[in-house]
Amino acid sequence: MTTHRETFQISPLSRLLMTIEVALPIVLLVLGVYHGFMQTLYRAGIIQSSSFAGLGYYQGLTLHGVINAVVLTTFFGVAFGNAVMQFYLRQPLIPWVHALSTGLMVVGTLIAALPMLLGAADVLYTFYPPLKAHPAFYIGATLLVVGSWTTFFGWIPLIRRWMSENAGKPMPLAVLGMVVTFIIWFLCTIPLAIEVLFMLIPWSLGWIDAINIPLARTLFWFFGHPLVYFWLLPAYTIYYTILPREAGGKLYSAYAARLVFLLFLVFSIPVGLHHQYTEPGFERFWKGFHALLTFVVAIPSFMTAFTVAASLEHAGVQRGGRGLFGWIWKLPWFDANRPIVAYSLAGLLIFILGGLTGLVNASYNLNQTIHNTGFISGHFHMTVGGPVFLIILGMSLELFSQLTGKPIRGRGWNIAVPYLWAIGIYIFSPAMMIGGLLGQPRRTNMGLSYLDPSSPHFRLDWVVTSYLAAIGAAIMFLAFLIYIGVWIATIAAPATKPAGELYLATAEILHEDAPTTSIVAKLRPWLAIAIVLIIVSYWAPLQQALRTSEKAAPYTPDNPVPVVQVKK
Ligand code: HAS
Repeated sequence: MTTHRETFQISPLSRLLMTIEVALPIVLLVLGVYHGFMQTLYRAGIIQSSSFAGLGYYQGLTLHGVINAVVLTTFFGVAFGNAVMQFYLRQPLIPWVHALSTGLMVVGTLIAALPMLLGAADVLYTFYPPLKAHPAFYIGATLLVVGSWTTFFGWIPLIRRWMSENAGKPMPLAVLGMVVTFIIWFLCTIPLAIEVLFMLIPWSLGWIDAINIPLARTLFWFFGHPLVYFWLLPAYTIYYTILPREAGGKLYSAYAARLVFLLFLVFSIPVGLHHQYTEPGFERFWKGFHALLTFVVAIPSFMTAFTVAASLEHAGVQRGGRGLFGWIWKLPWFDANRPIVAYSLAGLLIFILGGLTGLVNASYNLNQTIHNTGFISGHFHMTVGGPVFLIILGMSLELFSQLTGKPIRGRGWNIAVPYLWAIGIYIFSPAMMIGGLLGQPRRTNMGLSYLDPSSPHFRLDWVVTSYLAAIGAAIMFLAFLIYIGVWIATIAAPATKPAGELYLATAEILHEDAPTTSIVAKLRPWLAIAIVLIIVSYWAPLQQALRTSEKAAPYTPDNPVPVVQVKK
């Protein structure tokens, strides 16, 4: 791997579009994070409605989930991918493709936002039936996804040109990371597109009056689990390329990093039934098969833990660290000029517990205890709300600074953000998890009688965990306010550098990179295995979902329970 010290000057159009891709979701995030905080205050009984803005519980929760988990992550994946492609391939993006993709994503987001704000799409970020939204929500979401596909298609000719001009070199590691991210995204959004185009939109338009709920949910989770790796892999790309360099060391093994990305390509999709363990209609064998593959897909994360820790140890030793743990204290934890180190380290520390609780979820028997309880919210705030969110915050600010030429202001405050966030998460998530183990539901809109000592439903242990979660969330909210303050100060600062000069610090590698003949330097065989495994793992479950009743919706007071009937 080469070390790129030189910058890459992007075109004014690309600069404008990328600035929108980075800044728009941060603006929306103010609403998304606010409604997250309101959820915790509501659960602790501190406010009566879920929000000070008077929105209903599910409306606030939908804004929270859709903005934070779908809009922010998709825009960031596209923006960071656009930076990676231009910087490492040393080529500009195709202007009309870039304009089309950003345009589709922005228009899609605005179209979907309207029904959410008007209370006509209270369907949460997991928007499967029986919850039904206004058609505009589904149409907007479709445009957002199609826009992100367009971005990916626009990268392909650039990559091909680079490969033909650089025969004998493996694809730059960051490019591989983002290509794998978007192949996973493309593959997993196909079942989502089928669900949205052929089931949800016609249903919400009233063209059909009933749809097959188990099938719709299966198609959703076909998409829903790989979605989490679409969120995670840009963060891993940064951990492997930028972090070791900024920490003062080298990447321990590019071979391992390549293998990690390729293993994700193979194993991140055929695992969706682990979200449906409790649902009837599927043969146990297939739930077991998806459970097994869920444990397999944890392996690349364990490999990442080892490789990143080894790279950090190398960095710490270079900085004078001695002994078994001496390197840890020598890392630039608080270097305000290398904020991505603070954002990465805090995220990694959160992910240790986030990842391990994923293994609890994946265990079929344990899942029966924690499914649909606060444990799940605790888990995913330590994954998507931990390493993913922090990398997005840190890198978005860095990209904004490069795109506008404005230096980051409030640098000391900036590196306080990830650590404060980590403290908040380490209070919030364990509180939610313990609450979950005590039976506290994941969502609660049915009155908070457990808070009322005179109620027969009073649960003192739930009161304690709800309050602890609210305290953790308050610390997280404070961290986010500081972050927004840093953004405002940065926007107000005059530009000191030319705008649009991209620079992605890139670590050298400690051991030799894989030769082009190596299996980890090839993409196609892994893609082929991935497709075969997807077909094998989903063929039977989809058949089983298709055999269930097709009259399971609409979900109305007259038809409250989605009936699942398996035809013999
Ligand atoms: Fe998950 C539910 C299983 C990872 C997100 N997950 C969710 C939901 C979300 C989510 C959003 O099997 C809720 C969905 C909904 O709305 O219903 N998850 C797993 C497993 C993993 C996992 C096995 N999840 C993630 C990631 C996410 C994410 C990543 C977002 C980005 N999850 C489940 C299951 C459910 C589930 C079930 C359904 C539960 C139910 O019943 O509903 C694994 O891939 C995790 C592997 C990770 C590790 C950790 C490695 C640690 C690292 C850090 C090392 C630290 C270092 C620091 C190097 C094994 C890499 C050292 C530094 C020093 C300075 C010392």
